Amino acid sequence: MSRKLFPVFALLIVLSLALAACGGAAAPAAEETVAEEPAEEVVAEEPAEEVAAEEPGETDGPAPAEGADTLAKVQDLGVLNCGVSGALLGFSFVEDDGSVSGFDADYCKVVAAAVLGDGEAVEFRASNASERFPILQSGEIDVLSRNTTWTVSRDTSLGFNFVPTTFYDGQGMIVRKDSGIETLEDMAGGTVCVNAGTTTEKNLADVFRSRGIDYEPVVFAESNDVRLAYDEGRCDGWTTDKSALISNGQLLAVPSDHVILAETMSKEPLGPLVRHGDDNWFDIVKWSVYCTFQAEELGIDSTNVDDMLGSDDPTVLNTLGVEGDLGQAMGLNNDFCYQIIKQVGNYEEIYNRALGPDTPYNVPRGSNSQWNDGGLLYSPPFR
Ligand SMILES: N[C@@H](CCC(=O)N[C@@H](CS)C(=O)NCC(=O)O)C(=O)O
Repeated sequence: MSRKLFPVFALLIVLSLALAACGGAAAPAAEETVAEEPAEEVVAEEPAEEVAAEEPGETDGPAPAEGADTLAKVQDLGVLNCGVSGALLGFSFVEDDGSVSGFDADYCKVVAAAVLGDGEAVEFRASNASERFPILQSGEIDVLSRNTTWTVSRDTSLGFNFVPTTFYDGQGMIVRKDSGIETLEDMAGGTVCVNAGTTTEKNLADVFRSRGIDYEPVVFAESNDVRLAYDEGRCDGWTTDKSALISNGQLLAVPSDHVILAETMSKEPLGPLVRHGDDNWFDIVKWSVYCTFQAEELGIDSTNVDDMLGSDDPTVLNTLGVEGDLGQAMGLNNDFCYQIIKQVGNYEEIYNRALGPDTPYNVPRGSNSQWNDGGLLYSPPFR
Protein backbone atom coordinates (compact mmCIF):
# COMPACT_ATOMS: atom_id res chain seq x y z
CA MET A 1 0.00 0.00 0.00
CA SER A 2 1.34 3.32 -0.91
CA ARG A 3 0.78 6.54 0.87
CA LYS A 4 2.60 9.83 0.89
CA LEU A 5 2.11 12.59 3.33
CA PHE A 6 3.11 16.17 2.70
CA PRO A 7 2.89 17.77 6.13
CA VAL A 8 3.81 21.14 4.65
CA PHE A 9 0.50 21.09 2.87
CA ALA A 10 -1.45 20.16 5.94
CA LEU A 11 -2.52 23.71 6.68
CA LEU A 12 -3.46 24.18 3.08
CA ILE A 13 -5.86 21.29 3.07
CA VAL A 14 -8.92 23.34 3.79
CA LEU A 15 -7.97 26.01 1.30
CA SER A 16 -6.98 23.44 -1.28
CA LEU A 17 -10.23 21.64 -0.91
CA ALA A 18 -12.09 24.88 -1.15
CA LEU A 19 -10.59 25.42 -4.55
CA ALA A 20 -10.09 21.84 -5.52
CA ALA A 21 -11.65 20.29 -8.51
CA CYS A 22 -11.52 17.54 -11.02
CA GLY A 23 -9.18 18.36 -13.86
CA GLY A 24 -10.72 20.53 -16.49
CA ALA A 25 -8.12 20.07 -19.17
CA ALA A 26 -8.45 17.40 -21.77
CA ALA A 27 -7.02 14.13 -20.52
CA PRO A 28 -3.78 13.25 -22.22
CA ALA A 29 -3.57 10.05 -24.20
CA ALA A 30 -2.59 7.05 -22.10
CA GLU A 31 0.97 6.82 -23.41
CA GLU A 32 1.63 10.45 -22.56
CA THR A 33 0.67 10.09 -18.95
CA VAL A 34 3.73 8.27 -17.67
CA ALA A 35 6.11 11.19 -17.79
CA GLU A 36 4.01 13.65 -15.79
CA GLU A 37 5.33 15.29 -12.65
CA PRO A 38 3.98 13.77 -9.45
CA ALA A 39 0.85 15.66 -8.59
CA GLU A 40 0.41 17.57 -5.41
CA GLU A 41 -1.48 15.43 -3.03
CA VAL A 42 -3.34 16.13 0.14
CA VAL A 43 -4.50 13.58 2.62
CA ALA A 44 -7.78 14.81 3.96
CA GLU A 45 -9.50 13.53 7.03
CA GLU A 46 -12.82 15.17 6.21
CA PRO A 47 -14.21 16.21 2.84
CA ALA A 48 -14.75 19.93 2.60
CA GLU A 49 -18.27 21.22 2.79
CA GLU A 50 -19.42 21.68 -0.74
CA VAL A 51 -21.11 24.92 0.05
CA ALA A 52 -17.77 26.35 1.13
CA ALA A 53 -15.97 24.95 -1.87
CA GLU A 54 -18.37 26.08 -4.48
CA GLU A 55 -20.00 29.21 -3.24
CA PRO A 56 -18.45 32.47 -4.29
CA GLY A 57 -19.50 34.10 -1.05
CA GLU A 58 -22.60 33.71 1.06
CA THR A 59 -23.61 30.26 2.12
CA ASP A 60 -27.24 31.00 1.24
CA GLY A 61 -26.40 30.91 -2.44
CA PRO A 62 -26.61 33.67 -4.97
CA ALA A 63 -29.58 35.95 -5.21
CA PRO A 64 -31.93 34.69 -7.90
CA ALA A 65 -31.52 36.53 -11.17
CA GLU A 66 -34.88 38.26 -11.01
CA GLY A 67 -36.42 38.85 -14.38
CA ALA A 68 -33.44 37.28 -16.12
CA ASP A 69 -34.11 36.52 -19.75
CA THR A 70 -31.55 33.94 -20.71
CA LEU A 71 -33.45 33.10 -23.88
CA ALA A 72 -33.18 36.67 -25.18
CA LYS A 73 -29.51 36.78 -24.29
CA VAL A 74 -28.77 33.53 -26.10
CA GLN A 75 -30.81 34.56 -29.11
CA ASP A 76 -29.09 37.95 -29.27
CA LEU A 77 -25.67 36.34 -29.14
CA GLY A 78 -26.69 33.56 -31.51
CA VAL A 79 -24.74 31.10 -29.43
CA LEU A 80 -25.31 28.98 -26.33
CA ASN A 81 -22.60 29.07 -23.69
CA CYS A 82 -22.53 25.60 -22.28
CA GLY A 83 -20.33 24.31 -19.47
CA VAL A 84 -18.86 20.83 -19.81
CA SER A 85 -15.98 18.87 -18.31
CA GLY A 86 -13.91 18.45 -21.44
CA ALA A 87 -11.86 15.69 -19.85
CA LEU A 88 -14.35 12.88 -19.56
CA LEU A 89 -14.39 10.35 -22.37
CA GLY A 90 -17.89 9.50 -23.55
CA PHE A 91 -19.46 12.50 -21.81
CA SER A 92 -17.54 15.61 -22.86
CA PHE A 93 -14.09 15.34 -24.27
CA VAL A 94 -12.07 17.92 -26.15
CA GLU A 95 -10.84 16.22 -29.31
CA ASP A 96 -7.56 17.04 -31.04
CA ASP A 97 -9.34 19.33 -33.48
CA GLY A 98 -10.85 21.30 -30.60
CA SER A 99 -14.37 19.92 -31.02
CA VAL A 100 -16.13 18.52 -28.00
CA SER A 101 -17.79 15.14 -28.23
CA GLY A 102 -19.90 13.01 -25.94
CA PHE A 103 -23.21 12.58 -24.22
CA ASP A 104 -23.11 15.78 -22.13
CA ALA A 105 -21.80 17.78 -25.08
CA ASP A 106 -24.71 16.54 -27.16
CA TYR A 107 -27.15 17.85 -24.57
CA CYS A 108 -25.63 21.30 -25.10
CA LYS A 109 -26.38 20.82 -28.80
CA VAL A 110 -29.91 19.72 -27.96
CA VAL A 111 -30.57 23.05 -26.24
CA ALA A 112 -28.92 25.03 -29.05
CA ALA A 113 -31.04 23.23 -31.65
CA ALA A 114 -34.20 24.04 -29.70
CA VAL A 115 -33.36 27.68 -29.03
CA LEU A 116 -31.38 28.71 -32.09
CA GLY A 117 -32.39 26.09 -34.64
CA ASP A 118 -28.70 25.24 -34.91
CA GLY A 119 -27.24 22.42 -32.84
CA GLU A 120 -23.72 23.57 -33.68
CA ALA A 121 -24.21 27.06 -32.23
CA VAL A 122 -22.55 26.13 -28.95
CA GLU A 123 -19.58 27.70 -27.24
CA PHE A 124 -18.25 24.97 -24.97
CA ARG A 125 -16.64 26.00 -21.71
CA ALA A 126 -14.46 23.28 -20.18
CA SER A 127 -14.63 23.42 -16.41
CA ASN A 128 -13.28 21.52 -13.48
CA ALA A 129 -15.40 20.50 -10.52
CA SER A 130 -14.95 23.67 -8.49
CA GLU A 131 -15.36 26.09 -11.37
CA ARG A 132 -18.52 24.55 -12.71
CA PHE A 133 -20.90 26.13 -10.19
CA PRO A 134 -19.48 29.68 -10.05
CA ILE A 135 -19.47 29.98 -13.84
CA LEU A 136 -23.14 29.11 -13.91
CA GLN A 137 -23.97 31.40 -11.01
CA SER A 138 -22.15 34.33 -12.60
CA GLY A 139 -23.89 33.94 -15.96
CA GLU A 140 -20.74 33.04 -17.84
CA ILE A 141 -22.55 29.94 -19.04
CA ASP A 142 -26.26 29.48 -19.75
CA VAL A 143 -26.42 25.83 -18.87
CA LEU A 144 -24.10 23.32 -17.23
CA SER A 145 -24.00 19.86 -18.77
CA ARG A 146 -21.12 18.22 -16.96
CA ASN A 147 -21.59 14.86 -15.23
CA THR A 148 -23.07 16.74 -12.30
CA THR A 149 -25.07 14.98 -9.64
CA TRP A 150 -28.44 16.38 -8.60
CA THR A 151 -28.36 16.90 -4.84
CA VAL A 152 -30.62 18.85 -2.54
CA SER A 153 -27.94 21.36 -1.53
CA ARG A 154 -27.01 22.12 -5.12
CA ASP A 155 -30.68 22.43 -6.01
CA THR A 156 -31.43 24.79 -3.11
CA SER A 157 -28.62 26.63 -1.34
CA LEU A 158 -26.31 26.74 -4.35
CA GLY A 159 -29.13 28.28 -6.37
CA PHE A 160 -29.71 25.89 -9.24
CA ASN A 161 -32.53 24.07 -10.97
CA PHE A 162 -31.83 20.59 -12.28
CA VAL A 163 -33.65 19.49 -15.39
CA PRO A 164 -34.59 15.80 -15.72
CA THR A 165 -31.77 13.39 -15.15
CA THR A 166 -30.18 12.28 -18.41
CA PHE A 167 -27.92 9.60 -16.95
CA TYR A 168 -28.66 7.60 -13.80
CA ASP A 169 -25.31 6.63 -12.35
CA GLY A 170 -23.79 5.46 -9.10
CA GLN A 171 -20.38 5.64 -7.51
CA GLY A 172 -17.99 2.78 -8.04
CA MET A 173 -14.50 1.65 -7.11
CA ILE A 174 -11.84 0.36 -9.47
CA VAL A 175 -8.98 -1.81 -8.20
CA ARG A 176 -6.17 -3.84 -9.66
CA LYS A 177 -7.23 -7.35 -10.54
CA ASP A 178 -4.22 -8.86 -8.84
CA SER A 179 -4.93 -7.02 -5.57
CA GLY A 180 -7.32 -9.70 -4.35
CA ILE A 181 -9.84 -6.97 -3.44
CA GLU A 182 -13.40 -8.09 -4.13
CA THR A 183 -15.42 -5.95 -1.75
CA LEU A 184 -15.04 -2.56 -0.11
CA GLU A 185 -14.34 -4.35 3.18
CA ASP A 186 -11.26 -5.89 1.56
CA MET A 187 -9.88 -2.35 1.28
CA ALA A 188 -9.55 -1.95 5.07
CA GLY A 189 -6.30 -0.19 5.93
CA GLY A 190 -5.78 0.83 2.32
CA THR A 191 -5.73 4.02 0.31
CA VAL A 192 -8.28 5.41 -2.12
CA CYS A 193 -7.59 8.06 -4.78
CA VAL A 194 -10.43 10.55 -5.12
CA ASN A 195 -11.23 13.93 -6.64
CA ALA A 196 -11.91 16.88 -4.37
CA GLY A 197 -14.95 19.09 -4.91
CA THR A 198 -17.27 16.23 -5.82
CA THR A 199 -20.04 14.15 -4.30
CA THR A 200 -17.59 11.28 -4.74
CA GLU A 201 -15.36 12.46 -1.95
CA LYS A 202 -18.20 12.73 0.55
CA ASN A 203 -19.81 9.45 -0.40
CA LEU A 204 -16.50 7.71 0.07
CA ALA A 205 -16.20 9.10 3.58
CA ASP A 206 -19.83 8.26 4.44
CA VAL A 207 -19.84 4.72 3.08
CA PHE A 208 -16.53 3.70 4.61
CA ARG A 209 -17.39 5.30 7.94
CA SER A 210 -20.83 3.72 8.12
CA ARG A 211 -19.34 0.32 7.39
CA GLY A 212 -16.46 0.85 9.83
CA ILE A 213 -13.81 0.44 7.12
CA ASP A 214 -10.57 2.18 7.98
CA TYR A 215 -8.94 3.82 4.95
CA GLU A 216 -6.86 6.77 3.84
CA PRO A 217 -8.33 9.09 1.20
CA VAL A 218 -5.70 10.49 -1.17
CA VAL A 219 -7.28 13.62 -2.57
CA PHE A 220 -6.30 15.42 -5.75
CA ALA A 221 -7.61 18.59 -7.26
CA GLU A 222 -7.40 17.39 -10.84
CA SER A 223 -9.10 14.27 -12.10
CA ASN A 224 -6.19 13.37 -14.36
CA ASP A 225 -3.96 13.33 -11.30
CA VAL A 226 -6.33 10.98 -9.52
CA ARG A 227 -6.11 8.51 -12.36
CA LEU A 228 -2.35 8.86 -12.73
CA ALA A 229 -1.75 8.36 -9.01
CA TYR A 230 -3.88 5.25 -9.01
CA ASP A 231 -2.18 3.96 -12.15
CA GLU A 232 1.22 4.49 -10.56
CA GLY A 233 0.19 2.30 -7.64
CA ARG A 234 -0.08 5.10 -5.12
CA CYS A 235 -3.60 4.05 -4.16
CA ASP A 236 -5.31 0.68 -3.80
CA GLY A 237 -8.49 1.99 -5.41
CA TRP A 238 -9.84 4.86 -7.49
CA THR A 239 -13.39 5.94 -6.90
CA THR A 240 -15.76 8.09 -8.97
CA ASP A 241 -19.01 7.73 -10.93
CA LYS A 242 -19.11 4.26 -12.48
CA SER A 243 -19.61 5.69 -15.96
CA ALA A 244 -16.40 7.68 -15.56
CA LEU A 245 -14.52 4.61 -14.34
CA ILE A 246 -15.67 2.80 -17.46
CA SER A 247 -14.77 5.59 -19.88
CA ASN A 248 -11.71 7.24 -18.35
CA GLY A 249 -10.58 3.78 -17.17
CA GLN A 250 -9.58 3.35 -20.81
CA LEU A 251 -6.84 5.90 -20.17
CA LEU A 252 -5.09 3.62 -17.66
CA ALA A 253 -1.82 2.19 -18.99
CA VAL A 254 -3.25 -1.35 -19.13
CA PRO A 255 -7.01 -1.09 -18.71
CA SER A 256 -7.50 -4.85 -18.60
CA ASP A 257 -5.40 -5.05 -15.42
CA HIS A 258 -8.23 -3.39 -13.49
CA VAL A 259 -11.72 -4.29 -12.40
CA ILE A 260 -14.67 -2.20 -11.21
CA LEU A 261 -16.13 -3.72 -8.05
CA ALA A 262 -19.76 -4.78 -8.30
CA GLU A 263 -20.84 -2.56 -5.40
CA THR A 264 -22.49 0.77 -6.08
CA MET A 265 -21.79 3.24 -3.29
CA SER A 266 -24.35 5.95 -4.01
CA LYS A 267 -27.02 7.35 -6.30
CA GLU A 268 -25.57 9.79 -8.85
CA PRO A 269 -28.34 11.21 -11.01
CA LEU A 270 -26.47 13.24 -13.62
CA GLY A 271 -27.99 15.89 -15.85
CA PRO A 272 -27.98 19.51 -16.96
CA LEU A 273 -28.74 22.43 -14.64
CA VAL A 274 -29.52 26.13 -14.87
CA ARG A 275 -29.56 29.08 -12.48
CA HIS A 276 -32.47 29.91 -10.22
CA GLY A 277 -34.50 32.92 -11.30
CA ASP A 278 -35.44 32.24 -14.92
CA ASP A 279 -38.40 29.89 -15.04
CA ASN A 280 -38.81 30.11 -18.79
CA TRP A 281 -35.21 29.11 -19.41
CA PHE A 282 -35.64 26.24 -16.95
CA ASP A 283 -38.72 25.13 -18.92
CA ILE A 284 -36.84 25.35 -22.21
CA VAL A 285 -33.93 23.21 -21.10
CA LYS A 286 -36.29 20.80 -19.32
CA TRP A 287 -38.55 20.25 -22.34
CA SER A 288 -35.58 20.03 -24.67
CA VAL A 289 -34.35 17.09 -22.61
CA TYR A 290 -37.84 15.58 -22.45
CA CYS A 291 -38.05 15.87 -26.24
CA THR A 292 -35.19 13.39 -26.58
CA PHE A 293 -36.96 10.93 -24.23
CA GLN A 294 -40.32 11.42 -25.93
CA ALA A 295 -38.86 10.90 -29.40
CA GLU A 296 -37.30 7.60 -28.44
CA GLU A 297 -40.55 6.47 -26.85
CA LEU A 298 -42.49 7.36 -29.99
CA GLY A 299 -39.92 5.77 -32.31
CA ILE A 300 -38.95 9.09 -33.88
CA ASP A 301 -35.29 9.48 -34.75
CA SER A 302 -33.10 11.66 -36.94
CA THR A 303 -33.56 9.35 -39.91
CA ASN A 304 -37.35 9.18 -39.91
CA VAL A 305 -38.35 12.51 -38.39
CA ASP A 306 -39.20 14.08 -41.75
CA ASP A 307 -41.55 11.21 -42.56
CA MET A 308 -43.08 11.54 -39.12
CA LEU A 309 -44.20 15.08 -39.96
CA GLY A 310 -46.91 13.37 -42.00
CA SER A 311 -47.94 10.98 -39.23
CA ASP A 312 -51.60 10.37 -38.37
CA ASP A 313 -50.79 10.24 -34.67
CA PRO A 314 -51.75 13.49 -32.88
CA THR A 315 -49.14 12.82 -30.18
CA VAL A 316 -46.42 12.73 -32.81
CA LEU A 317 -47.79 15.86 -34.47
CA ASN A 318 -47.87 17.76 -31.17
CA THR A 319 -44.35 16.63 -30.32
CA LEU A 320 -42.98 17.79 -33.65
CA GLY A 321 -44.95 21.04 -33.62
CA VAL A 322 -47.01 20.26 -36.70
CA GLU A 323 -50.05 20.82 -34.48
CA GLY A 324 -50.33 22.99 -31.38
CA ASP A 325 -48.29 25.89 -30.02
CA LEU A 326 -46.08 24.13 -27.53
CA GLY A 327 -42.90 25.92 -28.54
CA GLN A 328 -44.49 29.35 -28.71
CA ALA A 329 -45.47 29.17 -25.06
CA MET A 330 -41.75 29.18 -24.23
CA GLY A 331 -40.77 31.77 -26.82
CA LEU A 332 -39.45 29.07 -29.17
CA ASN A 333 -40.51 27.94 -32.59
CA ASN A 334 -43.12 25.23 -32.45
CA ASP A 335 -40.76 22.87 -34.24
CA PHE A 336 -38.17 23.02 -31.45
CA CYS A 337 -38.41 19.30 -30.81
CA TYR A 338 -38.25 18.51 -34.52
CA GLN A 339 -35.01 20.50 -34.71
CA ILE A 340 -33.55 18.60 -31.76
CA ILE A 341 -34.35 15.20 -33.27
CA LYS A 342 -33.30 16.16 -36.78
CA GLN A 343 -30.01 17.75 -35.76
CA VAL A 344 -28.90 15.83 -32.68
CA GLY A 345 -31.16 12.79 -32.40
CA ASN A 346 -33.38 11.09 -29.87
CA TYR A 347 -32.11 9.79 -26.52
CA GLU A 348 -31.13 6.41 -27.91
CA GLU A 349 -29.12 7.98 -30.73
CA ILE A 350 -27.34 10.31 -28.32
CA TYR A 351 -26.67 7.49 -25.87
CA ASN A 352 -25.44 5.03 -28.46
CA ARG A 353 -23.20 7.53 -30.19
CA ALA A 354 -21.42 8.28 -26.90
CA LEU A 355 -21.68 5.14 -24.80
CA GLY A 356 -23.40 2.41 -26.79
CA PRO A 357 -22.31 -0.97 -28.14
CA ASP A 358 -20.27 0.54 -31.00
CA THR A 359 -18.14 2.60 -28.62
CA PRO A 360 -15.20 1.31 -26.55
CA TYR A 361 -17.36 1.72 -23.42
CA ASN A 362 -20.49 -0.28 -24.25
CA VAL A 363 -22.37 0.88 -21.15
CA PRO A 364 -25.61 -1.09 -20.71
CA ARG A 365 -28.71 1.12 -20.65
CA GLY A 366 -29.92 -0.27 -17.30
CA SER A 367 -31.85 2.43 -15.43
CA ASN A 368 -31.33 4.68 -18.42
CA SER A 369 -33.95 2.75 -20.36
CA GLN A 370 -37.45 4.01 -21.08
CA TRP A 371 -40.04 3.67 -18.32
CA ASN A 372 -41.93 1.10 -20.40
CA ASP A 373 -38.75 -0.92 -20.76
CA GLY A 374 -37.91 -1.19 -17.07
CA GLY A 375 -35.98 2.09 -16.86
CA LEU A 376 -36.43 5.54 -15.34
CA LEU A 377 -36.73 7.71 -18.46
CA TYR A 378 -40.24 9.13 -18.57
CA SER A 379 -41.36 12.17 -20.48
CA PRO A 380 -44.57 13.87 -19.38
CA PRO A 381 -47.06 14.35 -22.22
CA PHE A 382 -46.33 16.79 -25.01
CA ARG A 383 -49.70 18.45 -25.09
N1 LIG B 1 -20.93 13.40 -10.32
C1 LIG B 1 -20.02 13.88 -9.31
C2 LIG B 1 -18.56 13.80 -9.78
C3 LIG B 1 -18.31 14.73 -10.93
C4 LIG B 1 -16.84 14.93 -11.32
O1 LIG B 1 -16.39 16.08 -11.36
N2 LIG B 1 -16.12 13.84 -11.60
C5 LIG B 1 -14.73 13.99 -12.00
C6 LIG B 1 -14.05 12.69 -11.85
S1 LIG B 1 -14.33 11.61 -13.19
C7 LIG B 1 -14.63 14.55 -13.39
O2 LIG B 1 -15.61 14.82 -14.03
N3 LIG B 1 -13.49 14.75 -13.91
C8 LIG B 1 -13.31 15.28 -15.23
C9 LIG B 1 -12.99 16.72 -15.11
O3 LIG B 1 -12.61 17.15 -14.04
O4 LIG B 1 -13.12 17.44 -16.09
C10 LIG B 1 -20.36 15.28 -8.89
O5 LIG B 1 -21.26 15.90 -9.49
O6 LIG B 1 -19.75 15.79 -7.95
